[in-house]
Amino acid sequence: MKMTGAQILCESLVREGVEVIFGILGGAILPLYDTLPQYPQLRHILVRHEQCAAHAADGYARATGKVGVCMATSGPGATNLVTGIANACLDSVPIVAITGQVARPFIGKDAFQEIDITGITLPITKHNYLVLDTGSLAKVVKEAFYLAGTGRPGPVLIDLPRDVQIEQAEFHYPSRVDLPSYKPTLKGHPAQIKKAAKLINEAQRPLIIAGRGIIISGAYAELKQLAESAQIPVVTTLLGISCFPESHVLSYGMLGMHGMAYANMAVDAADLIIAIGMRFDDRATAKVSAFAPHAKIIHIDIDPAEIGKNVRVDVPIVGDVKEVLRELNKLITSTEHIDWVRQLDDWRKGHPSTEIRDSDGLLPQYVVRKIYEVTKGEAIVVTGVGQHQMWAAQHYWYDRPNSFISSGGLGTMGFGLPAAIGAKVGCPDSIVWCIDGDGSLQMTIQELATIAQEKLAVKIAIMHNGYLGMVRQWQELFYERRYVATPLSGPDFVKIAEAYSIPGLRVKHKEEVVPAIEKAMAEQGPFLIDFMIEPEENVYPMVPPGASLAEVLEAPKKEAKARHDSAKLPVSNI
Ligand SMILES: Cc1ncc(C[n+]2csc(CCOP(=O)(O)OP(=O)(O)O)c2C)c(N)n1
Ligand SMILES: [Mg+2]
Repeated sequence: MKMTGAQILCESLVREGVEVIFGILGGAILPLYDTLPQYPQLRHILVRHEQCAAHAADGYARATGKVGVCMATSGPGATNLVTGIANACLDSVPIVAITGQVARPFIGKDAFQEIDITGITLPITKHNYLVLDTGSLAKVVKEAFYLAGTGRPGPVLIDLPRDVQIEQAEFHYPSRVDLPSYKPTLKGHPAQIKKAAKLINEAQRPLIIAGRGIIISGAYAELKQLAESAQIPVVTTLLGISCFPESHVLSYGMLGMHGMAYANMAVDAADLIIAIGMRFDDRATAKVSAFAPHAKIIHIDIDPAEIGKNVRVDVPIVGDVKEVLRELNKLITSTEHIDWVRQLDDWRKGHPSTEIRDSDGLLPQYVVRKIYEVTKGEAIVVTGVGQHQMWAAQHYWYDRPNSFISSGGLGTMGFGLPAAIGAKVGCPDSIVWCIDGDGSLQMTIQELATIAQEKLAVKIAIMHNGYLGMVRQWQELFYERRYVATPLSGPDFVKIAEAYSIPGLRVKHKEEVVPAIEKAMAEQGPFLIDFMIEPEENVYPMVPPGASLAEVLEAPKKEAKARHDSAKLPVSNI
C-alpha cells in the first residue's frame, strides 16, 4: 500500500504502541502535523517550549517504562530539544525525538531554519537518523524504537525532511529489526556469576549499591531476594531511589554527596560492594581513589562500557540485571551478617541523617515529610535540580517502586515541571507531586499553560528560598559566603498560577503546611503551593567536593540556628 512519509511515520508510531506525543509544530514538520488527525490513537500534547517536549517524553518514559516520544520542527525547534535529549541520554531514558528538516534539495544550503541536528545530537543520542529515502522510513522507526528501549536505554532522533513527509512510498512495517552490530548482552557469563556468588557467600561486610538499572529492568523482586537471603544491606544511588523499599530493615538510604552519613560509612567499611545497574557517577563515589578502600567490587551492568570506567572492578558481569540476579540468587547461601547489620544500625542511630531539627521556622525537610505523610507515600515525586531535589530525595520515603523521578546525570534545572507532566500523562491514576525550586521552576514555568490546557492534576510544591540555593550553599561553605549571583527574585507564583487558571496558596508558617497539602490533594485538578522556606537552610549530610565518602559533613546543629538568626532576607519581590 502506498502512503505519504507522514502517514508512514504515524502508522509506524501506532504499530509501536505510541499513545502520546509531546511537541510543537512549525513549517518543516507541518505535513506530519497535518496528518495527525487521521490517527486519533496518537494524542498530541502541545507544550510551550521544545525542551519541555523532551523532558515530558522523558518523565513519561521513566514513569511508564515505555518509550517516550517528542516532536519539533527544524532549526530552533530541534535545537531546543537538545537539553532534553542530553538529559535522557545521561540518565538512560528511552525517548524517540522526531524533528522536521528542510526539504532534501535545500539541505546544506543554510536554508531557512536549517540546522544539522543529527550532527549536533550525535554525542547525546544512542543513534540518530537523517531519513533521505521515504521507502526506508518504516524500517528507521522500527529500529529507532528498538534501539531506544533495549539494552541500555537512551534517546534516538529521527530527522525527517519536509519533502520526505509528503512523498509517497510503499508501506511495509518490518516485524523484526536486523542490526548485526547491536546485540545487547542480556545473560551474564555463568563463570562470572559463580565467582560473584563465591565472593558474596564469603563476605563478612557485604553491601549492595543499587542504581536505576534495577528500575529499568524491573528487578525489584530479584534485588529483594538477594538482599534478604544473605542479609545484605542496600544503599541506592540518587536515581536508584525507589528500587528497594526505603522502609525495609535492610535499606540504608542513598549514598553519595548528599547521601546518608551511615550509607557512606557503610561503603567505606564494606569488604564487598555489589554494584547493580549503577555507573559509579562521581556524585555517588565522591573521591574515587578513596572509594570503598576495603572492598572487592562486583559490578553488574548491561553496558560493557561502564565496566572499569571509573573504579577498578574485581568481578564484572555484563548483562540485564534482572536476568543476572535470577541466576546469581540460585547460588547464594542463605546467611546472616548480624554484626555488620548491627554496626550499620548503630551508625544510623548515631548519625540520624533524616532527622529534622526542631524549628519554629518553615523547614523544607518538614514540608517534604508532610507531603510524604499526607500522600501516605503513594505519590510519584518529580523534582527540579538543587537543594529541594536533595530534600525530596532524603525526606520522603520511597516504598513504591519507581516513584522518584529526577534529573541525575545532567542535573537539569527546569526538568521538574515538564517531567511531572509526562509522568501524569503516563500514569493518570497516580498522584504526581512536582517538588521544585524557585529557580528551577522559573526555567520552564510556561508549562503551567500546558497543565491548564490538558487539565493535568499535577500538584506543585515550590521550595521558595529566594536563592539559587544549592549554589548559594557552595558559596556559603566554600567561597566565604560571597553570594555572587545567587539571590533570586521571583514573581508572585500564586498569582502566576492564577493567571493560568491554576489554584494556589502561599504558605509561610509551619502550621499551615498540612492543611495546604490536604487542600491540594482535595482539589480535582492541578494545584500550586508556594512554600516560603528558611532562605539559608542547607542540605546535609554533605561530602565536600574532592573529599571521600568517609569525610561526610553532618548538619552543625547549633550553627544551623545561628545561621538562621543572621540570615539575610531573600531578595524576592513578594
Ligand atoms: C540549567 C541549569 N543551569 C544551572 C545549573 C547550576 N545549578 C545547580 S543547582 C542551582 C540552583 C537551583 O536553584 P533552585 O531551583 O531555586 O533550587 P534550590 O537549590 O534553591 O532548592 C543551579 C543554578 C543547573 N544545574 N542547571
Ligand atoms: Mg531556590
